[in-house]
Amino acid sequence: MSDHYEYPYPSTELESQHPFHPYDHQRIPEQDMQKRAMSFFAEMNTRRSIRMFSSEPVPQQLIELAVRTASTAPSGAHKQPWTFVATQNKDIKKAIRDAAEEEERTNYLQNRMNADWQRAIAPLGTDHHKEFLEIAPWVVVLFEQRYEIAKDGSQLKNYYVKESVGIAAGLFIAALHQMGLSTLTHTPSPMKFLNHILERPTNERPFCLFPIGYPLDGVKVPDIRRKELNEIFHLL
Ligand code: IYR
Repeated sequence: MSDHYEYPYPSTELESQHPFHPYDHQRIPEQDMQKRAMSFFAEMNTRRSIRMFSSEPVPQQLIELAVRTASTAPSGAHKQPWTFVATQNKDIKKAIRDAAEEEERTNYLQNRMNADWQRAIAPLGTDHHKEFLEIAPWVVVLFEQRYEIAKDGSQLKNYYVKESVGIAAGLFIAALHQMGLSTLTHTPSPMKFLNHILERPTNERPFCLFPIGYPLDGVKVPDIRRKELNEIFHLL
């Protein structure tokens, strides 16, 4: 195959209607690509979800940089349908913990999570106690914008919201890990109480909650393994 395109993008007509500019791609020599790919994998492969955080403060600028990185995610129709709400406020964190634990008590102790589900998460050893929500210096809640509210009050549809916000969440987690912080993807289900506590409008729905900070000294993680390449990758 040659590099010849019969239908170049953007077409002359498209470019006359919408602005475009050349993409500034930095070509990296192939040996360096190999090195960078290996070192990024090795770094990401040391990431673990943490369930006991130190209360040591973390500068706000670091949280903001992780959010900026997350917001580089591609999104359906470039709608960027995400809102990150960050707090280190003790009262707000306590309110979130109290509400999360109330939901989780129903999940764990009154079997809202069925037996199969509880068996599946047994190796993680989680329960309804969520102390980390008060102890971690930061709690960030990622909301998905199910639709946009236009200036005239009408509703504008967003597209592929879950996919877009999921990608942003992945980049957020990678950014935090890369800068030396730890987090946990926590979904105290149902999460609707977060709209109320964090004063978010009805077009936004909580997607994931991230306690963020340094791991508590000596913290343990489940001894679980990642799937090998041959379990997750097929080459045709
Ligand atoms: N939301 C509960 C239960 C839970 C569910 C899954 I799926 C997990 O991977 C871990 C926990 C909790 O946070 O405890």
